[in-house]
Amino acid sequence: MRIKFALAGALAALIAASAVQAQDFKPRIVRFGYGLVDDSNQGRAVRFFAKEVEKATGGKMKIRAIGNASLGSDTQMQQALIGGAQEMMVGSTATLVGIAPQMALWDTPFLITSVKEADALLDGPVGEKVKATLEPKGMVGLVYWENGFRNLTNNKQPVARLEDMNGIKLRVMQNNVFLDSFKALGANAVPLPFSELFTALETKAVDGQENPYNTVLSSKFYEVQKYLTITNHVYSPWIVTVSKKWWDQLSPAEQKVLNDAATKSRDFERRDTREEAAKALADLKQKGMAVNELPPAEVARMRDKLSAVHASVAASVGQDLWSQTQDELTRIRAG
Ligand code: TK8
Repeated sequence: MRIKFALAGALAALIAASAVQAQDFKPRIVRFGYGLVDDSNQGRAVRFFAKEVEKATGGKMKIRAIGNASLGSDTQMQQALIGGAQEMMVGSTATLVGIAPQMALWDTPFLITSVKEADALLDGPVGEKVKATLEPKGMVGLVYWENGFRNLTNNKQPVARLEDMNGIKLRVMQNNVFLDSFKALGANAVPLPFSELFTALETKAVDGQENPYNTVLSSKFYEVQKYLTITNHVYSPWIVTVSKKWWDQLSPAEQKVLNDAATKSRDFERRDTREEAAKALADLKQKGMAVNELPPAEVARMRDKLSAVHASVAASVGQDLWSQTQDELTRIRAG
């Protein structure tokens, strides 16, 4: 008798659950754009996310992973999200600064010095606060992924000291903090979308660029760049965003699926990126790049040159957020 009741109960629960599911998940096709090639840490994580969402919705919600900036550069995709013409993307926080000024925090050179600091700061109250500034602008920020510590590549000369930056025509992300930082270091900084970068390097329209090892490898910059200097001058996050216009049409159950899958994808992406980064330098040397590490004394000289940039980031993100960030970092470093 007991067993019968239990079985009936379980069956009822099952029917109820599938009824909820059928009602809560509409058939939907989600265009999820990104800038890097399919075979990159970005591409792998978007596909991971897609699988999670399809699993959780019984195949109702289908994520189309569209890489190679085929849907446009980061800034073009952001506009498509705001207008509701595209549902999702992942891209650099740096290209969001024109829309959400507090994102400039993540461009502060030498702010974050370890992945432990990055994870705790981005996933903590400061990261949440910055992410929340997107919503009134028409995008919902789900999670931060790791782009990583940026390093310098160029075709002119090995950069062994600050003075070696002089006259290098350097592509930077479309953002004033990057522009001002590299100008302050003596480079001739040129803002360009990432989607135009390989060609610009190949045709020698620019001499160099800066990105994490993973991207130098996946985008094959080693084919068109000779020198790699380990500078770790800034930690760049990526952010997964959703069109607010589209988000508002989703049921709470659908929103929860996207949030949960995003969190899982974040953990997957950071692990994958770190594993790849740990091997990438050896790969890049093997592909023929000449690698040197910027000596600590030269890093210190660069930091000095960047104090005005720090002050201007503090002013543009607001003193409160700036101080909260410094306090958080102190706490994280002590912990
Ligand atoms: C890819 C970019 C890239 C970024 C850049 O679309 O622009 O240099 O580091 O990852 O977002």
